[in-house]
Amino acid sequence: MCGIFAYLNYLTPKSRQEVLDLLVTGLKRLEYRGYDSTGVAIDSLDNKDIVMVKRTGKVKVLEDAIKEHFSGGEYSEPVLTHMGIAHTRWATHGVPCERNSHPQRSDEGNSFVVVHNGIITNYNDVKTFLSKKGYEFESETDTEVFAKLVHHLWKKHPNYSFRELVEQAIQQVEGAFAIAVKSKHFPGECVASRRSSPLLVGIKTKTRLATDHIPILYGKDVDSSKASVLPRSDSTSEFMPEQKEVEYFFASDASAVIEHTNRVIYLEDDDVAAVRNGILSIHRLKKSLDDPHAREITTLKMEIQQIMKGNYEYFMQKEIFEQPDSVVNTMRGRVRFDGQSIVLGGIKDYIPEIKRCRRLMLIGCGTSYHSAVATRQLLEELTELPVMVELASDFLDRNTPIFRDDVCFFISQSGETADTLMALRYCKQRGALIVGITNTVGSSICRESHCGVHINAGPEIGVASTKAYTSQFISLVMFALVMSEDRLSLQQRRLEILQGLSKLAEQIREVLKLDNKVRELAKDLYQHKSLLIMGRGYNFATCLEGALKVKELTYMHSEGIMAGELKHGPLALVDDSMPVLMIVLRDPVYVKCMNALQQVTSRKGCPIIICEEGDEETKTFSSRHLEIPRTVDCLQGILTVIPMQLLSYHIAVLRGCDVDCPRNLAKSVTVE
Ligand code: G6Q
Ligand code: GLU
Repeated sequence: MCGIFAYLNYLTPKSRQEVLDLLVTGLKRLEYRGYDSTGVAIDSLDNKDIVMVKRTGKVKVLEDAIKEHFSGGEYSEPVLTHMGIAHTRWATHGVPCERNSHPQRSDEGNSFVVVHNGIITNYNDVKTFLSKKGYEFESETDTEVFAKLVHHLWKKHPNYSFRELVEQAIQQVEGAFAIAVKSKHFPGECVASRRSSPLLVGIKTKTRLATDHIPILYGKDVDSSKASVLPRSDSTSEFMPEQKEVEYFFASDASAVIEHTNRVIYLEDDDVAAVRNGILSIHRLKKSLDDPHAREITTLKMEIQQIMKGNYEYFMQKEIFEQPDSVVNTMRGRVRFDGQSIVLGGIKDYIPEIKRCRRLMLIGCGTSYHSAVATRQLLEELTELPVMVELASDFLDRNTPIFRDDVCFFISQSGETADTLMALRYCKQRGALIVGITNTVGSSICRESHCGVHINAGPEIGVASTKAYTSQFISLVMFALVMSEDRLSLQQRRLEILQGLSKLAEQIREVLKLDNKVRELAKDLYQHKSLLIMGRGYNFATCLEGALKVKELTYMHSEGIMAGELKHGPLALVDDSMPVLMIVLRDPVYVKCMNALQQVTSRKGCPIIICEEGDEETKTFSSRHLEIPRTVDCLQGILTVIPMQLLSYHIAVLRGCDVDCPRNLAKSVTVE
């Protein structure tokens, strides 16, 4: 939810226009996280003030406003050191409008300006306190209290450093947030912090960094000059007489920094990262026993091409078409088709413990939850354990009993979804083993899990999840295969699944060839109000996931219906005008699906059928069908979901909807 981007150039000449370009490009990369309003803040020409430009709407609107605002030649003069901040918002407090856009400021003089991701839950208390001190609020946001709180502390403690002020302020606020602060009183400095919302720092230097670790400084009276990661001209010197040129990028996620540097530090909860005199230091107020001494600088493996659209119209379209490759990447280095073995490096040491557990719990939200529904039956079959599948929000509402011998899987593309993360913490506190299934290296769920599987689908930018779903699905299938490795009675079944996995990429390519046919079907459907999607068994998850895709992308009503439930209610919806799609494959529930199909056609329904290639009998029930290649029953869901992804995509295009950024939604939901 929302994107923070800050850029600091130290001894690296950049004009304000270049800085603004960098900030706007950073925001564009983060736009999928939230996009109802945007803003930037840079130094004024005389360096005595801060100039902000804020707009309602997308980054493009801001970009145009910036061009207008900063067109003068003086903005192309290089500045040696400068710090700028930017934000793309997904409103939680206050409607999207310029006044509520970030940066939010401390006072009319713009002493401190703040960009914030998340929610400050005690903002009302802080607001009451500050109002009594004479502060007047100009927005409805929770964020504004933070800017004003820092200002209040600055007046109270004029000798505090910028970092100390922010450090004091974050101790007064509760909730989930990531923030970056800029101040006209501390030019060329940046202070940023996080609690339960992601934030990382990218570092770009001309020469190699002196170390891969940045020491953490504890307590108030710390000398940040000792914590430099930059090579010094005199390594014995405590201070840095000749600090080297450096650029820092603070961002909500790596896709915004990868085009500048691949060296990043993922901040942890309550870290305060400060840049002063070009030196980055990381501070924590208190040291706890298990705190590490340093934060590691990691090298991102991501390539810039991975986050570009290429020849596709939309990221979602690109991501749908990437699936033949992304599924292979999920299996790469893990599945050995010749030796029929599977190794999941991230959980291998925990397998004996997992085998002894009482039950498996799969927890997630939205599409990630559907991947759990899709694989539950196979997990039950191959692990012979009870498998519970839970929506994180509902799981938390129920205060579900959790035991030390439970194994809890947290499935999340972003690794930051608030409900999933809170459910993780709930289970961890109760002593369960925590397994993370995520697509985002360094995300909170990754870090807080005992072990896990990276699904390696590559960055997913479109808000509607597509390739992450198929990769989550495969990760869970691989886990089921690992769990059944030494079960003799299951060897034939395992072999059949492994063979299915080996053909998957090719079969996905075949399914993608249906694109034109799906577009034609979309033309029949896009003016309707509703679409019912029916199936059962291994394909029920596809119905849920297909309906979710249709809803979020096209704003049309859609419902995934368990075909076995038809006569318990939903059949009443069926008549000759209700659009229906049915999945009827040659698997153990084929006869039951055919029953449902007949129930629908005998009520004059004319469903679109997804069936198996060459299944002439099923095809006779409708003139509109999509044929998909035959695979093993438990992998069908991967092939059947692709026509649903394509269908929702084409309906959205025909209805003129914004495919990559559906209204009211954001990619990473870091609030409850
Ligand atoms: C669907 C959405 C959404 C998503 C959830 C969970 O198209 O992307 O349903 O799956 O919001 O997100 P994470 O997988 O990142 O936890
Ligand atoms: N809570 C803040 C607001 O409503 C930040 C929301 C966000 O993360 O974009 O302005």
